[in-house]
Amino acid sequence: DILLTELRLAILRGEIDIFYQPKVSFETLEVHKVEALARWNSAKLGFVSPGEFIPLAERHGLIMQLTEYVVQQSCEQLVLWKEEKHSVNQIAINLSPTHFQIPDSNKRLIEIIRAHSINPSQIEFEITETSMMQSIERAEKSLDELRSIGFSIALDDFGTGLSSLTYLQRLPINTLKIDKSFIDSLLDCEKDAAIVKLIIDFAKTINMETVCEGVETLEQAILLQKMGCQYAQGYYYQKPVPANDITSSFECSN
Ligand code: G
Ligand code: G
Ligand code: MN
Ligand code: NA
Repeated sequence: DILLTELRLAILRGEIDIFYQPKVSFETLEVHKVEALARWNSAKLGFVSPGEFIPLAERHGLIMQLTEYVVQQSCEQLVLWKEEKHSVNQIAINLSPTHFQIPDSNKRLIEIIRAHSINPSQIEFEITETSMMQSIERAEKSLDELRSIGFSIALDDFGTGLSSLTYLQRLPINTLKIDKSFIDSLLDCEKDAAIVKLIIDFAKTINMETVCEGVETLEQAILLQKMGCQYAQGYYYQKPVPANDITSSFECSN
């Protein structure tokens, strides 16, 4: 399989690019947090979407190498931004749904981060509910370890999985990322708007932050801000871009 061979080489040679997408504070319109997203523009195959190469990496035992690479790159970027006194001081990194099944997976990430002069709170790990279905005990143990060191934990695509309240009760989660599908229908569907409001209010009560994903219009942003959501992530503000292109604050256009 040529795709697999090329992917293996690309990870080894560091040919995967890391793009970053702002999480814009609804309070200040400043950007202090971004999400790291892997991009692969292969010399041989052209642009390959992460929707294709991430699952491939998972199926063929390459995902841990890729995660380690993203963590390494993100740490280096945080150090650079600190030197530049850049506004961004936290990077969110997606963990694979199989992360909790991989032996020593936390240990390998912790070693990379310890080799850099950054604080663990500057890294947020994004996990999905799918990754906890195999074994909530194992996920709980693993996340407790990450939290005890000071990393932040976000629950990604919230609302699309089983969204069991058991997860929220048992797991040390700091941030809920409300899935794009709810934001898409926010203005047309009262039911979805009610669900979003419910998640925001609930999160506030239990001291979790909320990020709305896939904000594409000003109208959505205005409503979400009114509902009390803390952060917006989406094309309305900025698409994932190379580190140097991040916009560090936006103008109020409401
Ligand atoms: O960036 P985009 O929306 O095209 O990403 C598609 C999917 O790939 C998303 O679900 C995203 O979480 C995932 N993805 C992107 N970068 C990474 C990464 O570095 N690690 C993992 N595990 N998933 C990623
Ligand atoms: O699964 P996860 O939430 O990690 O995936 C995030 C993906 O969503 C990124 O790959 C990013 O490219 C994509 N994304 C971010 N904002 C928007 C948006 O406003 N619209 C659309 N269509 N996709 C978005
Ligand atoms: Mn994510
Ligand atoms: Na998501």
